[in-house]
Amino acid sequence: MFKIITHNVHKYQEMKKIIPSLEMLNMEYPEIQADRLEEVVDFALNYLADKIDGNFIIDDSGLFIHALNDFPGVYSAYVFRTLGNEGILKLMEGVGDRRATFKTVIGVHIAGENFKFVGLCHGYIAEKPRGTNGFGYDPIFVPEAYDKTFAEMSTDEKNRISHRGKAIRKVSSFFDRFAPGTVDAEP
Ligand code: ITT
Repeated sequence: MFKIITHNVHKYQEMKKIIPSLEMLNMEYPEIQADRLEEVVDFALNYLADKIDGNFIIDDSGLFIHALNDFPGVYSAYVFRTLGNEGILKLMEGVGDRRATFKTVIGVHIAGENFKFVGLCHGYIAEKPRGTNGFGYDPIFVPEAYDKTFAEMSTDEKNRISHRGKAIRKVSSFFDRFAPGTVDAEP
């Protein structure tokens, strides 16, 4: 049994498509103020290792908008709660360079050791929110070479190209190679 520790059910649903045996443990853990998602994940892995029995994974993600010097980045959760997508679109009014990158860092705690896997998805901030699927910033993010926002895609479509899809597939092949039998990964 392998579990993800998160209170975000959408993350779990996306990952479960790639690792069907994944389970969710809805639990809060401290997210330190740091410059990089990797540092947040390192701290959380060490913190949780003492408290959780067995193997687990965590996911820390953020939206990095180039013209805003990578804001909201590591502050993505707070900014989503306070400004929301409308607030981001306001900040982007009149800004020509709408490039943005989604990043996921998945921390894996297995057999007493910690590992990290990263996935990136480059794209653009839409002019207006579009679509009702997904969560968070999905309605305002258009991945590179697409016209649709993530919120206009199915979970499978998003997973094929998304930051989280890329990171969780790395985790899945890591398990296959180094810890076979840990999870029932998709063939
Ligand atoms: P945890 O319990 O796993 O920490 P969270 O929702 O707080 O859940 P993060 O800190 O990783 O997760 O997410 C930062 C913010 O970015 C948060 O507001 C999410 O809604 C948003 N976000 C993360 N992944 C996203 C994705 O794939 N699409 C859209 N928004 C996303």
